[in-house]
Amino acid sequence: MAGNLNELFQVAPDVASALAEGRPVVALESSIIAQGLPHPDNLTVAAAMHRAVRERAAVPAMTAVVDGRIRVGLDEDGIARLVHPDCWKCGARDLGPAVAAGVVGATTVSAALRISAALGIRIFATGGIGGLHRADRAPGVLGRLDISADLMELARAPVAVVSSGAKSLLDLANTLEILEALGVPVFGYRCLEFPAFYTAKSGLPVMRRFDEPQVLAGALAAHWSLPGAGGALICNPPPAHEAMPADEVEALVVAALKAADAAEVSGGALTPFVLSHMATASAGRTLAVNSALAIANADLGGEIADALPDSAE
Ligand code: PSU
Ligand code: MN
Repeated sequence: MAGNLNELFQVAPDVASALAEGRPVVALESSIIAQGLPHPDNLTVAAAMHRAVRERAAVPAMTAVVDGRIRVGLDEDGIARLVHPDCWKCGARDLGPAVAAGVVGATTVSAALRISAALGIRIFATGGIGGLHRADRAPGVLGRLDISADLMELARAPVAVVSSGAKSLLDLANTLEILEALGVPVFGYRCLEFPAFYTAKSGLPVMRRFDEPQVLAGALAAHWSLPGAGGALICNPPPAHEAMPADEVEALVVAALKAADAAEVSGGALTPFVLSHMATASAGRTLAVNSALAIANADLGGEIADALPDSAE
């Protein structure tokens, strides 16, 4: 992946000029579109996330691998190319192989963070991050670690991730322990409880609550003023009118994980399998929450990007 960055990256003109002029940019991942949400809701959500960022006077930059290059800022045609069963799900470590193979690849949080850091984009929005998967799924997988690369990349990339916490199917308490060990600040936006994606209730605390985007942006700027600082996790609870009760979510998660064990699904396929199982089992209820929270996080990402003190430098 070394060599000429201009050849490697294809940056959309509006993203390039915003970056050059220090105007706010919000990076978006594309695995949520390609693997996380079903068609055609995925395209509706992608469009709504772009609109939400623009309404905050920031420029959206969805990332993906297309035709051997890393695209930053996808238009509708670019997004449409991701909706294909052969589309790769790229974590940070898959970017090099995907570029070299010339395939179409959607980026997870970890890949989008690696790309954002390379271009100096400070704010990124998604639905919910990956984390440590539960270890008690089935006798065969007991004790085997499945840790999303999202956590490691959060530790490295100086980018703030706006999300509704980590996905409900994970071991959330230990995911928070890993974030602490990695030195990643976990901030609550208008909440003290760590959100669990489909529900605002996890029973676990965030580090610190912020009620105003400007104050939160100030804390981020201070975090990054220390040499070596990596990312931060900003937790935005799912919109109240869509959020589900925690016990309902837990029942859906348990059923979905059981089905995943029975079908012997593991690795990168696990998260998409579980999300889709839950959407079907809940007759679309989880899908509605997932869509609403992703759009709300894009909106908050735009607001924070706009409030960042160094965005005019
Ligand atoms: N947020 C969503 N839906 C998703 C994801 C995030 O609302 O599908 C994706 C992100 O791309 C995240 C990935 O990085 O799920 C985590 O996958 P894994 O656990 O395999 O690392
Ligand atoms: Mn994994």
